[in-house]
Amino acid sequence: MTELSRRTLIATGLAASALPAAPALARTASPTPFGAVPTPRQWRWHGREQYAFVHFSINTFTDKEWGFGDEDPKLFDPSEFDPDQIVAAAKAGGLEGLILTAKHHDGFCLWPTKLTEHCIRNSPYKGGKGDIVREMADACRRAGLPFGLYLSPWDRNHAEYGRPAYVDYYRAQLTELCTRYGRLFEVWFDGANGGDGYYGGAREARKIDAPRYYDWPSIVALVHKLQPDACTFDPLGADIRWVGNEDGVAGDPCWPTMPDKPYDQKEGNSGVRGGAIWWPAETDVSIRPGWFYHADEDSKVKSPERLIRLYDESVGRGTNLNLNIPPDRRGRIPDQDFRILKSFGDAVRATFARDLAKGAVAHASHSRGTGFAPARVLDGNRETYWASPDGVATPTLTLDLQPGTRFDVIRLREYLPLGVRVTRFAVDAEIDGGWRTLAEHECISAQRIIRLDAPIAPRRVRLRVLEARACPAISEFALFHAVAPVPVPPIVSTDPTVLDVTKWKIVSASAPGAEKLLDNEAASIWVQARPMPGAPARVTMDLGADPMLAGFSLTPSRQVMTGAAPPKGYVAETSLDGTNWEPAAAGEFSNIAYALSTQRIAFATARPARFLRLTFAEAAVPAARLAIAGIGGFISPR
Ligand code: FUL
Ligand code: CA
Repeated sequence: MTELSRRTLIATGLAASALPAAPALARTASPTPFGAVPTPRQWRWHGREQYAFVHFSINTFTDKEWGFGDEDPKLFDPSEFDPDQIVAAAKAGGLEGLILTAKHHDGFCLWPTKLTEHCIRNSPYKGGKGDIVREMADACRRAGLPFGLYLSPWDRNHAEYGRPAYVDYYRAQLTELCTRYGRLFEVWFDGANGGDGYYGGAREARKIDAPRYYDWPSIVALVHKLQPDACTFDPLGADIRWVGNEDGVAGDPCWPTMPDKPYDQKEGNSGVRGGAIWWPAETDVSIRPGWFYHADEDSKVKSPERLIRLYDESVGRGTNLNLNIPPDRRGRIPDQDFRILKSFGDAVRATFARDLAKGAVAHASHSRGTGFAPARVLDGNRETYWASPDGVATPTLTLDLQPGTRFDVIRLREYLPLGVRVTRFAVDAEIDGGWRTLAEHECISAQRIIRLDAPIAPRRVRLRVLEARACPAISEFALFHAVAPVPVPPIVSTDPTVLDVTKWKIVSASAPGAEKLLDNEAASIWVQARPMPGAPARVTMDLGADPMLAGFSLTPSRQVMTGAAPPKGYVAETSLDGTNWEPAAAGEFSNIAYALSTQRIAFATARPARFLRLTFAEAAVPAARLAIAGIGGFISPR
């Protein structure tokens, strides 16, 4: 028996025995759990809904997304690190926990570990006496915020990466982190593993077979032994799975169950109905285009309206949202990000402050009896639920609302310790004497949020279960009136070296739509056929003025499942008149196909330029099309 199926079986027993004991008098028995069910640890995790991811490390100071591993620890030097301010930002955003990157792929450790020299002890921060993990953990504890850690398995600094000694090192790192910093609610293992790196000076590419190399079940067991509360992310055997993209979009439906086999990205987005194991999705996304702070992304922080949509497409589809809020080089959340988080958090708090269905009369076509009455969907308690008798899979539950109840948001929750029972459902409202269907979906799971286009005030609403594998167990049917977020005006970049590309013009391009490169919008993408020998992709831009151009940036498309790839390398040329061209830079983008993050290319020498021409000869990986989301330009720092 695999570790995992044993865990599932134990979990089933635990969940069943955790149900309220039957009182002496005749009380109807609880429904029997159906299929895979969450462990108590996973069930607690489902209650968290959304928390903060904090990417902060040496990359913050090198303007990279993936450090190579050869960075000097002296580069890590936050001037005003303020963990309480970071916690305050998370709280303002309504985030119910915080996960810090203790070590990213470059191997630099934010805690004073004895296991490597590549750590904060050798940085100028607090004269080498600092410990960012401790400071962050303490600030979370002061504010009552659960704390978690990210520890990249891939380590581009460590000489032994790819060999058994590194796995021992990784386990020793985990042991330090799981024993020194108090209780952890989540431990994050990144899926990105292997590729080129510094590796103690070898500077080579190292490939690994991750499941074999790490022996994940043993690593998960180590975390569970030291931190019984911590949910692990994301290999097979971990408590939580990846949602399959970094855009913040869970599938609709998004089942919390999966087959008992290694992760498949396509299945991960929607989960698999009836899958053998409980492996629910976490939706991770950054409030900015990158995971780490970059000054040239100050104007690209997602708006509060966009965050509400993210919330609906992640939390509202039963997954937990892990929203990244990267601190800047001071070690603080920038003001604009803070303002946006507050606006988003205020709107979510105000919207869900009062369940307008409270005071309604609930009745059902079928009810199981004592302890499972329809009114249980109104009590605000996720541990109590309405259930129909065994054998009644498609009952209806109706709420007679108090007159004048106006709402435009509906929230349903299924009681997950009994498994995923409902397959498909509809919600109707009685308007002008007739029933109108408001929504029909597959999957309720931890929660399902339905937002209407406009508020309605019907006399009655009802939930119709259309298809279920076992008698439904519904713990909530709630109604809310949406409060819109207070708009936060976008800012222009605060980095004086970053040029405003919205002022640039496309002069010529190898395919139409190149304006999408200059709109500061990562979601609008220039797509064309893959470049071929003799037929490169090319774009020429007019900068409108002739700044001392020191380099350019390129943002690839993050939409990884569209059959398009970013360019492999570049040739950059500049011109003052659009006729005579000077070479500026040529080379390959590092790790662009995997990191999918903005690449910043500095020219050997800054030069006055009116025009910039970029040529892309090849796609980074085999793909039918080439896709680029944005181009930027910068001048030298003064
Ligand atoms: C990815 C990493 O490669 C990114 O840098 C980031 O940490 C993200 C959360 O996971 O796989
Ligand atoms: Ca309830």
